[in-house]
Parts: sequence; structure tokens; C-alpha cells
Amino acid sequence: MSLPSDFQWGFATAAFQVEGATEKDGRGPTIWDKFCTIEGKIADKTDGSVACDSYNRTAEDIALLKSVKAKAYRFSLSWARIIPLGGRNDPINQKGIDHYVKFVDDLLEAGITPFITLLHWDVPDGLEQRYGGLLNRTEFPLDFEHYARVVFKAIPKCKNWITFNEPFCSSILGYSTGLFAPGHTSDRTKFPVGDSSREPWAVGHNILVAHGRAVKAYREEFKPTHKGQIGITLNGDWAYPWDPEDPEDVAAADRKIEFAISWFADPVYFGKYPDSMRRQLGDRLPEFTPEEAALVKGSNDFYGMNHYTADYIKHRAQEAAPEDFLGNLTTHPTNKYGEVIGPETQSSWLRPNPQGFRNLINWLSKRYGYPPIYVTENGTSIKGENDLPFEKILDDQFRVDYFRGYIHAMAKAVSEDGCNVKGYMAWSLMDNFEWAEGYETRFGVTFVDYKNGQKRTPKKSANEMHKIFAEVIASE
Ligand code: PNW
Repeated sequence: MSLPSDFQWGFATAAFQVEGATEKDGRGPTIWDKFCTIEGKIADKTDGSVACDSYNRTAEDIALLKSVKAKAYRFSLSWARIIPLGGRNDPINQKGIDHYVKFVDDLLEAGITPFITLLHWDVPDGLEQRYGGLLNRTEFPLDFEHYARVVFKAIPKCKNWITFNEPFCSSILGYSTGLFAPGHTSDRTKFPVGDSSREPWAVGHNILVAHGRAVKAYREEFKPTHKGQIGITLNGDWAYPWDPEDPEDVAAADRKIEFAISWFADPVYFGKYPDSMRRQLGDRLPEFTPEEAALVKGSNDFYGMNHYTADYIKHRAQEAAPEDFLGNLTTHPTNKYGEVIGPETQSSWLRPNPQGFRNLINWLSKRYGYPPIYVTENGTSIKGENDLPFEKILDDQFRVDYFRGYIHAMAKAVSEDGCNVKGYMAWSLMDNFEWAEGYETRFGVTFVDYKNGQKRTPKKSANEMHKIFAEVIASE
């Protein structure tokens, strides 16, 4: 038995992926509502207008969490429900606030600890239209700080706050590959066009400063009385060298993690960007002003870790192009010896490799001084799941095996390696809008029948989770 008895485990979702009701109770439009209307952006041509209808089914979702014995639930707020136009001088929508206040009250009533993400990618479109949203270095952080303050004040009962989800994805997928809203890319065959040689790093910088401002507000104005904690959630895969005997591949694997994770984590823990990124990007990577650096350095009460997979990394001698967001390297599912990293799933970027989870928890712990870590997402899709008959979908042994492998690897990182992991949220409580993949890729432990009134049916994995945790928590 290796995890402490107060270990928090549960499930995660995000507002745009589950809520639906995008026009109800005064919600404003977001960049994702807009993005879904662009031809060719969403695989199955769907959008978030109904999704899982969770906005209208809070009681049902809480009953579901209770039935699978979850102790915690991570969800995100829709900024555009609370401030429909997004800005610090724009009207506040009391209905939006009331909805989330009641949801938190009901969760607590059910004995479930809320973990709230302030922004999980659905930036209010009002800010995009007004000043370019995440691209604006002065306005965006001030508007985010204001929004955060409105929320902290309204929901004192929530003790666990995450400012941003995966700034890497907002920056790179939103402003380089164009796969996510607002879809900027330097690829001139696509729309909308942007400058991918600079925009992603500007956006990353502005998110860090906005995070720093919200954390400062929380610590100075709310934390002394609310007694909660706040951090940012970063995504990152484990990286193995393609050829473990080649020092260049070994160095490239480390660099891959720096470009994905330390891009954000180094400023948060050390107040500066990694040298490897500065060397590669030069002045395309913004410099922190002294004021910005002071805001960002030391701004995590805990490290929010989203983790799904691993890759093999090969050094590339050829100089990186301006839009090569990982620098001089290539990623591979197989190594020099033809060994594959893990079985295929429905997601092209995801192959299970539980040992990589333990390795990455150790890598982060060493670099950042063994901070408290909350795993805020971990989970898998299953190849072909959407095309299986109903009974087969419910028997998701592949997902059960994934969770058991990853959770045991995490438990070893705690009990054998001395890492400080305090919580774990599986992605996801239910099948939902999987962004550019639409509804065809399923990550849920609960099946959602989109053709039958969004009916929820727990899969095997939903009911196995508490058994898996009983294997690693003494008191379960
Ligand atoms: C995370 N990639 O996103 C998000 O936080 C969730 O909203 C999402 O549903 C979940 O993982 C599953 O995809 C990612 O392409 C999306 O490497 C894409 C990637 C990584 C994470």
C-alpha cells in the first residue's frame, strides 16, 4: 500500500466539452463556438452546442460521481457565462455565477471535493474581437485577473484552483498547427493565417503573466481567509531517446520535455525560460520584464500534471525552421530496435506507456524540488471504440488496464521514489466533445449516447476505478 489515506482521486471534464447550452442564461460566444463553424476544422462537423448537456444535468452528473465513489471532481468554468464579453469593464452575468455556486454547493453536499479550472481553452470571443485575445500582452492578463477575482469572491468554498489548462496546447495548437481555436497557422493553404514563428511564444508568455496576476490576487485577497491552493496545469509526455547509446538523442529527449513543459514550468519555479529555448528561439521568445518575472516566479502552490503518453525522440542535425516548435528533433512511436512504445489508440498522438508516467513524475520532482503534484488528467481513447456495439463499448478492458498500469506506476513514484503526488483525476468522467476530433473519439469512463438524449451509462472502467485505488491506498 503506497498512497496516503488523504489521497484525492476522481474524474475531470471541461466546460466546452460537456456543458452544451451555449446560448442559455446569457452565455456569450467563445473562440471555440466560432472555430467549430469554420469548414474542415472539426472531424465530424459537430460543435459544443449540446455536447453532454451537463449544464442542465448537474444533479445527474453528481449522482454519477457518487455512484463511482469519486472523492474529487475537476471541471472548468465557462468565462463567457460569468462575463459574457470577457473584459474587466463588461457586465457580469449573475445567472452564470449562480449556476456554478450551486454546483459547488451540491458537490460538497455529496462529499465531493471540487477542483476548478478557470480557463480550459474557451476564451470569450468578445476578447478575441476586441484585441486579439491571448495575443494581447497588456489587456489579456488584466481581464483574466479580473475574471479570476470575480470567481474567487463568488466561490469561497472551493479550495483547489487551476488557472489555465495546458498552455502548450493553447499556444501551439491554437497559433502554430491551427488544429485548435482560434486556428492561426503559417500554412498558407489553411485559414486563418497567422505568424507561427512568433505568435505561439507570445501567447505562452501572456498566459504565464495572466496566471501570475490571478495567483497574486488569490494569495493577497482570498487565500488568507479561504485557505485554498492554486496552480497551473501543464501537459507533457515522457520522452525516451530513439537510440539510448547516442548522446545526441539522449540530450534531444531531455530538450523535448523542456520545450513542452519547462517552457512554462521554469518561469513558474525559476522566473526564466529554459536556456535551450532561448538558444533556439532568440528574440522570438519574449523576455520577462522584472515586474512580470516577479509575478510568475513562485506562482504555484502545486503542480497540475496532465499526462497521457510517451514518445521516442531522435536528434535532428538540420537547423530548425521558425515554426518547429520542438526544435531540432523528431518524435517516433518506435525506437532504433523497432520496439513500439505502446499499443495504438483512437488518438494518433496517444500510446500507453505507464513506465513513462513514473519517469516523468521523477523528472519533474527532481527539477522543481519535489513540489506537491496533482495529476489533473490521465486517460485513454480506444481504437475503434465508437464503432463497437453498445455492450462491447461498456466492456472497456483496454481502458481499465491503462488506468491500472498508470495508477500503479504513480503509486511507485510516491512510495519508492519519494515523489509528492497528492491527487489524481482521470480523463474523463464521460465521453465528450473531443475538440477537433468531435464526438467520434471517446475518453469517458461513462458512455454518452448522443443519439438518445445524451443518456449516460457507466463503462466497466467507471466501476473499476475505486478498486484500482483500493490496491494502492491503505485505507480504501
Ligand atoms: C487534453 N495532443 O488535451 C485536454 O486537456 C482535454 O481537454 C482533452 O480532451 C484530453 O487531453 C484528451 O485529448 C490534449 O495532441 C489534446 O498531444 C491534444 C493533445 C494533448 C492533450
